[in-house]
Amino acid sequence: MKNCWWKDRIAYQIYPRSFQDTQGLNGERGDGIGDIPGIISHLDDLVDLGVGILWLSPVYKSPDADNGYDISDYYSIDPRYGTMADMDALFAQAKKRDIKIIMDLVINHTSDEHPWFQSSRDPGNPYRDYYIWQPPKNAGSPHSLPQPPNNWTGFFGNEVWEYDERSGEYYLHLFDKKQPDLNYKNPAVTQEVKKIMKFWLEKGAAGFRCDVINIIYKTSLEDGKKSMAVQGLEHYINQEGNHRILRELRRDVLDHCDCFTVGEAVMVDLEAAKLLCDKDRGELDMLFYFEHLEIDRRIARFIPKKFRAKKLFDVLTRWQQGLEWNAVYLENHDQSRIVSHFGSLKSKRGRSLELHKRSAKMLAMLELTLRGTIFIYQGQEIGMTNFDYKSLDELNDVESHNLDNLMKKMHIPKFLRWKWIKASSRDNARTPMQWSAAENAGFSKAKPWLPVNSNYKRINYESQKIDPDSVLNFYKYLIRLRNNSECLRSGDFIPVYADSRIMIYQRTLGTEIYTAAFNFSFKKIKLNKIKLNKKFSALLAAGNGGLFVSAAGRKSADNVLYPWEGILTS
Ligand code: ISL
Repeated sequence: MKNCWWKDRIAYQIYPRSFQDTQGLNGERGDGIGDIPGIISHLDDLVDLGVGILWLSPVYKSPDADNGYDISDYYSIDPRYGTMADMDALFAQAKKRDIKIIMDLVINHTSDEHPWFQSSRDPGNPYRDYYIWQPPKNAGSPHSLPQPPNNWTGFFGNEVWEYDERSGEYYLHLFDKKQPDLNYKNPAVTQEVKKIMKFWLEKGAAGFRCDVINIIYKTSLEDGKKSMAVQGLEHYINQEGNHRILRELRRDVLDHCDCFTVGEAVMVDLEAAKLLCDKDRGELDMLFYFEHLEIDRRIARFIPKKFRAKKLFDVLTRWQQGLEWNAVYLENHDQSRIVSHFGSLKSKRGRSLELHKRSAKMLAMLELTLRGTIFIYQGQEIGMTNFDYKSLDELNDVESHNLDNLMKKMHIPKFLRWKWIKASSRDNARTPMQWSAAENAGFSKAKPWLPVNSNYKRINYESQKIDPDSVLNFYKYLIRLRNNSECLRSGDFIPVYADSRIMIYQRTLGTEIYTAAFNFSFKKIKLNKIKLNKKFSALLAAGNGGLFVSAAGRKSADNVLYPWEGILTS
């Protein structure tokens, strides 16, 4: 029976370039980019938070077209993050603190500066077949401009075929053109991936977060059905060849060590997710889905629609009850900050500091009372917010710039493009970690690669560490509560009630019951006004002498839910 230690630990995702720039700490000028020694300098803070697993976004050699998700050498550390000796030190220091580290496995594509790709540009080279090269659709007509092999569109609102004059063919890239897709119809590619995984497992990794792991096998290159989103998806998402490769990696690598995998599965639905992480199928241990973070978004995830608590409740219920085990998250390096997305800051009325803090705590309570392995993203634990930039020029993210160009072609006016991008850009999650009220929020003494959010003097780690009522200390409290409760970690999820503003669920294990209620609105809600039977009302009213936790600091519910309040009773 596999030891599933990863079910009982809190995971914390670090986006290294925005976490801590060490040179800044010792007084020398930094380079404005976070690094591995910076991570080591905060390991005790992570122990203090209650973290047992670290997920590192890529620190491998990369030309940085997509901030490290374009790898040019899987076996090295990019100098901007440090050296392999630094990485070895991080593994050792984390192990001393009983913190396991999982690496980011980006194998759908490499950088176009990877030696494999550079060699593949020569049609006669054995590496040609490591990638997906195709002749133009109109290869037979030399007098017309070459046309792309099919009508697919990419994940960054981009074209997906790049013409290479040298060989007169196109290569496929579902993301940026500097991220050519690998060809998994070539078994040599899977063998290369096994070598990469073994190298990092031998280094001390305890598993992998697997980047876009459900789109790696392209069954066909036929034209896709017309779509406003990612056209051509049906030819490569959740394919049988993909499942076969995952089982092969599990059989030949992962089953031989005490590790786990969490897959990022783009556009996955519950049925497909079951196939990817059902424990009897031997593919992934768990996966990140997106549906709960897209309940208030239309296609292309940028176009907003009204938030309703019931929609979130229904999606969470389906996934909590539909999968044997969930990877639970509200933020990562691609998503906007949850307190700005689902908390009080999501509407113009959300300027109150008290409501910002209360809704950040409510969201902490939501995440930490769900069933599954908890993933907290750097800065989420102090309630960091979306950036306060004024224009697209300040953004770094390739996806944001590509999508602005796409929406420009769709004649969407500039003010609307900026409004939508401002709310959803991945750079919202990538502003430097706010450690203190010192220069650049204590992140670096050099100009940070991305501007620090100007609210860092109000929202920062140091000030919250000493404030018993802070978001940070609320996370620490709830993590301790969860670490001591089998019911909260792996008890059943029981949906109770939801409407457009509030939602209530329970977690049960044997005779233990926790009841959690959340108010996603500016209105005070009288609980006796909603059709709740006596059992729940009593539980919510005063916690019947048991546990009672309120994100508003109240001692009992008195049958009301304050605006943006979460309460937990048992
Ligand atoms: O979040 C997204 C969709 O909701 C996209 O922005 C994201 O690109 C997609 O989820 C895939 O993300 C992963 O692969 C990309 C990389 O840019 C992302 O940072 C990574 O998380 C390509 O490697």
